[in-house]
Amino acid sequence: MMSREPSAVPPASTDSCFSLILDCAGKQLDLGSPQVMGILNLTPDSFSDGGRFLNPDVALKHALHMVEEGAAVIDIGGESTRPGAQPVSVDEELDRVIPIIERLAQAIPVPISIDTNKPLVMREAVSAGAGMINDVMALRELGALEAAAETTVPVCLMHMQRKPRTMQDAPHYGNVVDEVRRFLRQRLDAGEAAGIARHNMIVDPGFGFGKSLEHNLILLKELQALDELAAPVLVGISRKSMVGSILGDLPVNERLMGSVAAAVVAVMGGAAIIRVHDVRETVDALKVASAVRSAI
Ligand code: 7PJ
Repeated sequence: MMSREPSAVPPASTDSCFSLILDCAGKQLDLGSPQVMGILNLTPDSFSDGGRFLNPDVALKHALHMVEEGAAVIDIGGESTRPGAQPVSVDEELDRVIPIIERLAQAIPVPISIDTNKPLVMREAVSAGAGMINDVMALRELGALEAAAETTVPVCLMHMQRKPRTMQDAPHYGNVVDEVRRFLRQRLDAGEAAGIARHNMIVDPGFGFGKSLEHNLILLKELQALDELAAPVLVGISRKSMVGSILGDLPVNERLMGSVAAAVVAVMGGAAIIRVHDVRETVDALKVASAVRSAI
């Protein structure tokens, strides 16, 4: 086993790289310490909570609850990206997310992120009050770079191999860490060329998106390799099948402890934002991880 030098642990100064405060359409997201992004799925078919929040009042209540529990940003999605999910039309997606964003933007002090890969949904969501774009396609859809640049809100660029429908069919990499990092660097460059400010871009290795369990584990273990990109790192592992697999195929509703453990590992690897379903538990765990990470 390789001995681990103290310098392998992120020094307190690593945090200060991102003691950056993102301006999310007038609401602030302070990345001086790790933050929790609460998930609000407005879809009938998401893998862990599909259909639960289709009623707008129930959705709003859940979002408010997550803010009370300490979520620093709420991520709203109207299209499931789970493997095999059916694509949703632009109109359907707009119908699902826009009315909720309009109401929620007035009701909560924290920014709303829109989880979409469609340029029109990005534009309409930001007009309705969203302050961040979260794109699992990393702005590769036609017109997405331009739409994101025009909105001027921060953007999360996520790595995915292939498309959701086929991404889990025998994913293959030479070196998964190198390939994911190269892809993210290329998307940061593409974003900058399109006019998105470098300080407004977040990167995400895309756990479970075109990756085997082994690929996911290596990426989590080597998360610090993404530091080179000099962008805040967002990690989404909450309730994903990698957690279920490690725990002997535990069903989705029993993956809380495993998800929290993965969140702590991610933060110790330098993650700035953790995207989760279970906000309160993750907020507590991250306070502990953050205190250890910034100890001097
Ligand atoms: C992710 C996401 C993720 C980012 C989903 C799920 C599947 N966005 N949207 N990162 N996952 N940025 O919630 O399990 O990992 S949808």
